[in-house]
Amino acid sequence: MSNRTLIRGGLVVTAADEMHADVLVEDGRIAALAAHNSPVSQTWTAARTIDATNKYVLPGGVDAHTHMELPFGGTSASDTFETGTRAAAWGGTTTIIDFAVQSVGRALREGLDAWYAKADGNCAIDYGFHMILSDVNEQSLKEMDLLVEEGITSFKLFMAYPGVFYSDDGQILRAMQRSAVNGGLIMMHAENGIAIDVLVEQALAEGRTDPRYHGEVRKVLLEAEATHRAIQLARVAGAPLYVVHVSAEEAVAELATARDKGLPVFGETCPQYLFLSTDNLAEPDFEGAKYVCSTPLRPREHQAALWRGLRTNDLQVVSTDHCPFCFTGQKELGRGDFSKIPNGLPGVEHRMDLLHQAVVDGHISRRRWIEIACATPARMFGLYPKKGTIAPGADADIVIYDPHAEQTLSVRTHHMNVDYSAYEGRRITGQVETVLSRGDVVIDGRTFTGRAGHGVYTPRSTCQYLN
Ligand code: DUC
Ligand code: ZN
Ligand code: ZN
Repeated sequence: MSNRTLIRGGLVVTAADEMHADVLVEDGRIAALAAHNSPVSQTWTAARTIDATNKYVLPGGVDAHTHMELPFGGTSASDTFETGTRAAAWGGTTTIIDFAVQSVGRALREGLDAWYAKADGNCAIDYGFHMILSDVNEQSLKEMDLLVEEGITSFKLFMAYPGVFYSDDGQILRAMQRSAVNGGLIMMHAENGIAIDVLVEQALAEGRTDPRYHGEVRKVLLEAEATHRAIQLARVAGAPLYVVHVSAEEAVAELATARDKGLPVFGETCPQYLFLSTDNLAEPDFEGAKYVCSTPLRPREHQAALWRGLRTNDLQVVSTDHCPFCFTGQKELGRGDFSKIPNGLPGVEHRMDLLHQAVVDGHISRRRWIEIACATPARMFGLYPKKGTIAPGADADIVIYDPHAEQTLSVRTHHMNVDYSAYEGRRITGQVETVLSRGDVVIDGRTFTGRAGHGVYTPRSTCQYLN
């Protein structure tokens, strides 16, 4: 009884169902659901009862793409695991999957251990890791198998950033062949970085140095071409493929064509591509630097194709690619040279709210919201049904969401460790009220009651979205 919590009277929304149900939580897990005020649920007692009347009861969000503390462009992402996971909790996300990084010339093990150490004891919510492969060679290919066994079941490769994270087509093919055998999922940053670097050099030589040129040189065609190439390489290898941060209509078209052939090809997009555009990148006085990320923001005409892709399931997941850099002292590194602006946007706190706004605006249904933000990322990366749904036996990661609250996003009120908001002044209908992480209340009526170290490392099985 003392470790029981009862959530009464809310509308429970999962990817599959909506029902007015009472939810019983015990020992960190969901013990039972029953129709609201049914004979069964009326017998339930608990140490704490949360009244969710007129609220939604949602599975905690699963953000499958974050970069806490990522060293990048001569600086590091400004959210630590402590500040970033706390902000995630404020926004109704209860699991992140962050990217451990292999350094060139070093073992995967070394990079992974460094990321375990950064996160250990610091997280407010549960977390897992993907592994970035920066140096595909005989040794790292062998290590992939060990990591899959250890619960690191997905690997990010870059067709961009020559000299940093970049892999050539041969390395990509080898990693895909390995994943076809060991069950790992290849996540692809699909942009032709060799061609982009030529255009960067030409732009800078011609004096085109402002942030907006970041968007112009990272052309749609070079995202679409890389997406196409990645798909063909995956076909040759007989491996599934997950393309991260899809931003362009033409890239969605490549995924749709592949999926129409029945290929196991998946795509993720991010709120910044759904809600922001090159108009932001073109903001004067270097303000556009706040919106520099890769893949870049696109002209707003691309947004319709992304929403359509989310509705048709040509895109399956919305993650944030949360990678914040402060304007002062970090984004400013690129004044006079857009190629020196650290790439990345803050967003881990706002994904669930922005996607609820998309429900309000009619882009997606309520259940699709939960599918793309909770259930599918959990399935895609081997965390289901522990995470991503509300069902008996699942972790009690639960969000009580007020769909009628009004809020305005702002640097003055957000909890991310970054000195600007990419969504400053944007009005949102809906707000997180209370959040449970494994049964513990970590946000209580919009007060943070969690702690660094509550969140635990969560190993993952292989992709569950293929079957
Ligand atoms: N894109 C970003 O915007 N930041 C970090 C890495 C990446 O691929
Ligand atoms: Zn990327
Ligand atoms: Zn990323």
